[in-house]
Amino acid sequence: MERLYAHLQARDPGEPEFHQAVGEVLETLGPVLAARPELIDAAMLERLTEPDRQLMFRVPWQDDSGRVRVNRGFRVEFNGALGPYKGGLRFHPSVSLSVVKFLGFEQVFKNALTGLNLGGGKGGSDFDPHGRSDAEVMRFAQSFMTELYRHLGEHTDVPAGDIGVGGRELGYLFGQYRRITGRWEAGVLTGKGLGWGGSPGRVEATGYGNVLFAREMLLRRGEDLEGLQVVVSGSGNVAIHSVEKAQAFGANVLTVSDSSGYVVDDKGIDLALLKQVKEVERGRVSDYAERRGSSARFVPGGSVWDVPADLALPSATQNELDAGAAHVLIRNGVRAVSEGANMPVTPDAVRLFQEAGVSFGPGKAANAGGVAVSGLEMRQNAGRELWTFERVEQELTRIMTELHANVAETADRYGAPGDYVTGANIAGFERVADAVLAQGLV
Ligand code: NDP
Ligand code: 2IT
Repeated sequence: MERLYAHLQARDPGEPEFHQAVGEVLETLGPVLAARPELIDAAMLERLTEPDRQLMFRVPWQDDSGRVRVNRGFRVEFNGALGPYKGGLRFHPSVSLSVVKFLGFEQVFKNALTGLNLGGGKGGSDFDPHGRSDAEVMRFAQSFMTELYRHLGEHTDVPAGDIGVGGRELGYLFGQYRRITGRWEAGVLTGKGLGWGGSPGRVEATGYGNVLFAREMLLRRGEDLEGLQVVVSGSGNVAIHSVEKAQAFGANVLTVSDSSGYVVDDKGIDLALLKQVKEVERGRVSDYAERRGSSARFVPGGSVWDVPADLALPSATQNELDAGAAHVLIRNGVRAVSEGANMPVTPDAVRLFQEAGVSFGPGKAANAGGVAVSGLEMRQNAGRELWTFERVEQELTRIMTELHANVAETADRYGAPGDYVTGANIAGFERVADAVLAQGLV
């Protein structure tokens, strides 16, 4: 495994996020490879760390002043053994091939853990939607889809949202796909609007799912969410719906954040105001603090992890919680950390939590609720059905509870009780590896 890791680093230098994601998985697979030498003979690790294919393309568009802009588009179809490639699109200036590969690699194992038939992929662009008009976002999305459409299809590759891609962007993307192909192919994208093929509960699914996962971890420790102090980072889709679900379980959520700083609200986050500022007005968390009154204050540029809490839900972006932040959280008595974002906690911070006996839920398990409900949206599209919110939420709860049990049981079986990182990596790996093995050398 050390040889493979060195080979990956030498072959694709300049991909630190991808190397980090692979490294975190390789570190935990020793026991399963020792028990199953046929996976080594089949070069399973080499096959699972090399994407099926990687697409990069130019995305030209015009801004409102008429100036021509050029961004870069990506789609990495990482592994298709379990189903059509499935995973979100991210629009953020930090998007690079390394970021898309790390997200696609994680997605393969996450999707396997849902128990559904979904392959793994990811895509996006270094386009920054902040401060862009609706018309600019539409022109960009149309140009992006004009290249991407040829690689998509309900049985081929099915994108969804991620950072910077929500209902508005998915609408423009779906419209352009429909115009180019002449097909009303609902199952080609998930996260669609409720009136045109979307699933109730998809908007809420990732945040709700992460809180459900965190609750399962707490229950194992003999605790529940009622009355706990919770810190949430981010203020987008995942963060907002984590706040909503944690509050529904009686927790007190103290914070949200964005790239300019964080808000701490002594009375607990006012969800209606947060949604108004972020979802309706597309504003900043500082606007929330200004409007909320004396209970809330905005800390520009500060670390949200300085706020003492029982449970932390990092829900913004990769590597947002490092060893220094972990020390502070542990000192302040944190008992569980559950990743709403993908890889928000750095490897050394993960180790610190585990050594301190803090329950740590890795993203590929804890935030799988989003893609799981995407899978349910695809089922509804295939059957031309529309389920109720209650039915979707019931299914999400079942999936997250079973996923938690599977990960915990796998960790126990491989001699690492309470280690959700090992449990998630091995359980996801085994399901994908078995499918790859059964389908021959392709
Ligand atoms: P949104 O675009 O809705 O929200 C992103 C939030 O994170 C914003 O508050 C944003 O602040 C903040 N943020 C993003 N990048 C940075 C950065 N570099 N530094 C500081 N803050 C940052 O995205 P989502 O809520 O959908 O995604 C959040 C995380 O959850 C991502 O890691 C994503 O991959 C993951 N995820 C999302 C799923 C989904 O269904 N949407 C499913 C599973 C995981 P600002 O506005 O200032 O940039
Ligand atoms: O990281 C993720 O799991 C997502 N952004 C959601 C993917 C999806 O296809 O719903």
